[in-house]
Amino acid sequence: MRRLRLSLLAFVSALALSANLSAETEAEAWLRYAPLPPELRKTYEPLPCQIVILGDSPVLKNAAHELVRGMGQMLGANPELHRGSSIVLGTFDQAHRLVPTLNPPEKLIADGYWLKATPIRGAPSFVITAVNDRGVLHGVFALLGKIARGESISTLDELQQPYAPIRWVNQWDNLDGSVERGYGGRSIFYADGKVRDDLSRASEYARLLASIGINGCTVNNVNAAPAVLAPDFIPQLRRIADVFRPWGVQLSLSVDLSSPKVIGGLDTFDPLDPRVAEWWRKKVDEIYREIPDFGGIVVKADSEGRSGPSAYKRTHADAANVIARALKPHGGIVFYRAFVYNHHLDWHDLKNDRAKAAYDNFHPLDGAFDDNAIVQIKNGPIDFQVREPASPLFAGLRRTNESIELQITQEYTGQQKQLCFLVPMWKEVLDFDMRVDGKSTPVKDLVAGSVFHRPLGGFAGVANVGLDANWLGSPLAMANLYGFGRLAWNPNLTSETIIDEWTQLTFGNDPLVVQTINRLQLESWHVYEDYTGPLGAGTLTNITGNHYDPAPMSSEENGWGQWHRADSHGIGMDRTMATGTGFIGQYPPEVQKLYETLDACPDNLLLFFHHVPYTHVLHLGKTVVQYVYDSHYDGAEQAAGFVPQWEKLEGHVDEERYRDILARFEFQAKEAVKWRDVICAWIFKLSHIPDNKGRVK
Ligand code: GCW
Repeated sequence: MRRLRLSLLAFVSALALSANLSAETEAEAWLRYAPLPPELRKTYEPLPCQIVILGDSPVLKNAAHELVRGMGQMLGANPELHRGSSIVLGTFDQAHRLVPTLNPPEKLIADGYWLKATPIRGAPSFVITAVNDRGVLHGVFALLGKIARGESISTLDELQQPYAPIRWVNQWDNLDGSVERGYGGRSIFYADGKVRDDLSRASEYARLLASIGINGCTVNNVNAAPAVLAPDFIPQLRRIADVFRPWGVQLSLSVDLSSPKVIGGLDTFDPLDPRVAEWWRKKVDEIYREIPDFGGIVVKADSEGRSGPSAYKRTHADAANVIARALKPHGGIVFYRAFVYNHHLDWHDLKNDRAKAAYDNFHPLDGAFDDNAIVQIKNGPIDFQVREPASPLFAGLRRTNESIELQITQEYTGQQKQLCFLVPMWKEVLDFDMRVDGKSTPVKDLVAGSVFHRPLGGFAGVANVGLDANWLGSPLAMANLYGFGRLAWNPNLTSETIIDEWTQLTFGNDPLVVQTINRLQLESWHVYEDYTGPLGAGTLTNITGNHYDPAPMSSEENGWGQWHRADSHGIGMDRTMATGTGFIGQYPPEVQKLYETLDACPDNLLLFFHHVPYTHVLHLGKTVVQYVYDSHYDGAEQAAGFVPQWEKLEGHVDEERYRDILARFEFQAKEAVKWRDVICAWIFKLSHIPDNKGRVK
């Protein structure tokens, strides 16, 4: 066994407390490893004097360097060291040979880790072990996180396992360097049709992803340029994979289904044509020659104008499988997106319903997908709205792998210009009990594959970071990326735990700072919902333009199907089985009962499922119209209240972040008033019912 020893002291002295430039600090996100206050620092001493690495893979070496870097920055120069004491990093087999008494409390699975304080040759030491190198790296980040939050590690014995094997982010980067629905600057991967020369940000991104347990990243837009598979492009992609690899992050690609024809020179892309199958096989082999740990392929087909199997009257399973079979010998996976719908729906027909599309398209194909194919399903049946029910398709696939697609980039939720911490929203979906066969079957278990014993499953988050120093365009929005990773690792974590971790890692341990930021983040989704979209009505934003400003009629009377059906009589989509589109019938029977009747349907989704007069009285006791007025005024008032809450942190947060975030809250307060006034005026104009508090007339 090869053992590498690093002296902690040498590294600690080299790295300790170097003054970071502010842009660098922003880029460090939650990995800033700020120096601990001296009294806290002392509690970690004496420190082990060396790191022993059992192996020499790039991931293990990187893990050791990360440990040194983090401990050096947090615990400072010249710490007291304990001679003979070590931190041992290695896979379990190797660690067990060194310390035969080691026995993890449960069997480790891939990417999980065990942190154990244990004496080695009489000296108090730590072992960070896992079944694979990536797991060791995750363990290192977990240990550093504990130190950053000032938690005691002296009696450490902690085993953590990922909830599901798939924990990926998707980036919607275009090869010209733009990012679709990206609000954090230009692409970290591409410029002018090529992979960027400088991939340092891509490497830093992989480090951030690894720190929260993400194991894959799809590096181009699902609206994929066929050129991504051109022979001269694949070697360029290899350079991205090379910077991902030491962080245990696998590269994957989005492809255009028509590639065999558009760039392959065939006269067809029919997935059942043997020449097409051969083309995919060769193309995938070519990719693996350059990138031996390539993760897989994401497909958006027959959606929003993309080519798809319908061109040849083939099914989505045919299209997924032709790629799955090319990937299979290499251990790769295909993600086939369920975001398939007709965007030329006839809006005159009250039975038409875009929400039904995913289930209608994919439920009949259950069982037809290969074992290394995953159907990737957006959390809700429409499109990342501020509130949607869970997609019924999660319960509609028993013999097919599935993953949930969440949107980290805030396309419809304020585009990072406004604070909207999405973890509480994601948790509502993940915890939602689909009651499949009358049993407890929350969405998190359906997507993890545990309900129907599927071999694969998990989580995909559309991140869309960019070259901006703070990645997403706003420092507070990074809580969504962190939160996605943490939920993908363990969806049972509470929103409170996740935000508390993030705030401490990003802003330090000052209780006023931590409590204030936690509270602002935890309130933000409800506040945003209150001043934008009421009662599950769906998008009231400008859907033909920027997806940001209020424009409530833009979703009506066009084929996109994001309708709320507001007119002078009432508002809401009738999706009931009795009189509406029948969408509710796609859910298991107990869930149908929850939504089908006005008596049972929760207020916050009322207008998603029912069309009601403005005078309809909610469970809450007020009418729909009065609720719209009240919630918009309350929401705008709460948004205004973010400013004085933040102002209390002056002097507690570094000046630069303090000013930046203050300006953002001031802006948000104005945007909330704009939203309030547009939506209230609109509802008043339609309903002619005045506000009983006299604010809208
Ligand atoms: O929400 C819509 C976005 C599109 C996106 C599409 C999708 C990548 O407005 O920009 O396209 O969803 O998820 O495919």
